Amino acid sequence: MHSNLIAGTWTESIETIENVNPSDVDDIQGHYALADLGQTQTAVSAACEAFAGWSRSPLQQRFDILDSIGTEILSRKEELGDLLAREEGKTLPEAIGEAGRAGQIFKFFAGEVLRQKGDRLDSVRPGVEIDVTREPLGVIGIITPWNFPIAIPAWKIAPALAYGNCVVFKPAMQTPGCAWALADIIHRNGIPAGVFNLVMGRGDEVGDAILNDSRVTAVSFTGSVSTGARVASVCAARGAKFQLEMGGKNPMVVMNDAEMTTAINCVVNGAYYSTGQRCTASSRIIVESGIHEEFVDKLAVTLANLSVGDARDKTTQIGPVIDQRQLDQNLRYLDIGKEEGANLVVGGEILQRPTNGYYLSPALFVGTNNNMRINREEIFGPIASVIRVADLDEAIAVANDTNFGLASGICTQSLASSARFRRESEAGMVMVNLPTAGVDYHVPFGGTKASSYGAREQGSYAAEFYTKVKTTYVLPG
Ligand code: UN1
Repeated sequence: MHSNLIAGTWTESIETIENVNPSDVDDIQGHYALADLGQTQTAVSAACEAFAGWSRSPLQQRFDILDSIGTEILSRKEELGDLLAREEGKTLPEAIGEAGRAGQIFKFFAGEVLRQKGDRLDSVRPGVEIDVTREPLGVIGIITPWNFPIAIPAWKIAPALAYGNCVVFKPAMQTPGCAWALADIIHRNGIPAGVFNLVMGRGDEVGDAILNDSRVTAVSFTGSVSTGARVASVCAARGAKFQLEMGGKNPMVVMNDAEMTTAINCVVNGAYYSTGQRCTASSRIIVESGIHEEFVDKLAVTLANLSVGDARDKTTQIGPVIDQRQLDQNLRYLDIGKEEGANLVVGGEILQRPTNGYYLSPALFVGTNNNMRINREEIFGPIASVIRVADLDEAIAVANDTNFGLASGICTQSLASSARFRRESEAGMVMVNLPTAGVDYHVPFGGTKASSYGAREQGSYAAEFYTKVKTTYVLPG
């Protein structure tokens, strides 16, 4: 059994879950302990007790721990990537890349320990000096989704620890393997007992226990819009700080002057890689009339030729969907699209492979409009729609006509068109001639509207969430 890490001790539970491989449901990667309410509260108590020591720990100690966590993750990225592909279903290159990204995130935040930005100002009162400094918050509850099972935990845990906070971490139920491996690495690289706690378990038990505990000062959440709304209401009611990263309905605009190969690559990668299971996935492909026929034909041929299969097979380009529930949701949206009058030109079929997994062929709808449910609701699968537009004005209007605002993209060779799109796009992240998904680890990540709430994640901007500001006035004695 893989146990939870509570107060520096690996702690077993009566109840466990199986970690199922979505490429082969007969392959059980391992058994993982499910924490209960009492264990979650013990983890919060341990984090509270550890806070005084950790928040005042020597910077060199904090740097060294985060740096060596990063080094170990990077040196084991193939093995961790294999585990990730096995439990989540993204392909090996994507999974190894994600594991590497997690290592780099720890390295970046090791550096943040030392950078410590602040301000020294003179007061308007003669002789008085002012210092503006940042201090840790206390205990951070971290709740993460299954689709980036090592990178998202890393980009929340690393800054939380770097800025001197303690952590209670609840990963998604579908992907306990990467969470456990990360906790094991953090533990073995010298984090003091209680500073970092792992509590695997159900949202309505462990998640709710974290949210409702008045000792948890702040909650960082990535997941669905509906759970995000619950996190927001519970945290707001008890005055806890919170940060939410939720869905997307990200547009990718393809202009008449786009370079065709770039545009096809951007859409195939952005909409279908990681089986479309990214909140940054482009699901609305907004195509200008002049290039529409040629683009759709080429895209459909490319999609039909993608190899869908076992995530760990070297020839696979698209892995399985995470589980039966997500597959059912995808199939429901395929039906909804057809009922709405969209034309399914390729894919959308359940595929049989040598192993029993959740395989769905990449699907493309054309002849869609932006009012259809398939263009308004996040599907979170290998399904995208083409919306035909007359010009850049209409493309921008359609791109922005959504409740979400995480990422957007444009493929064009015109400097003027890209400049206008960058300015007028309402998304938090804008990509020019690049896929909407796949972000760097040293710059802010986040969106607008229903996609995100609160301070940005990643890069130095993470300090906005994981610290509070103190202004000190001094009249030298
Ligand atoms: C990426 O596109 O590289 O859940 C990261 C998600 C996002 C992460 C996307 N929070 O898909």
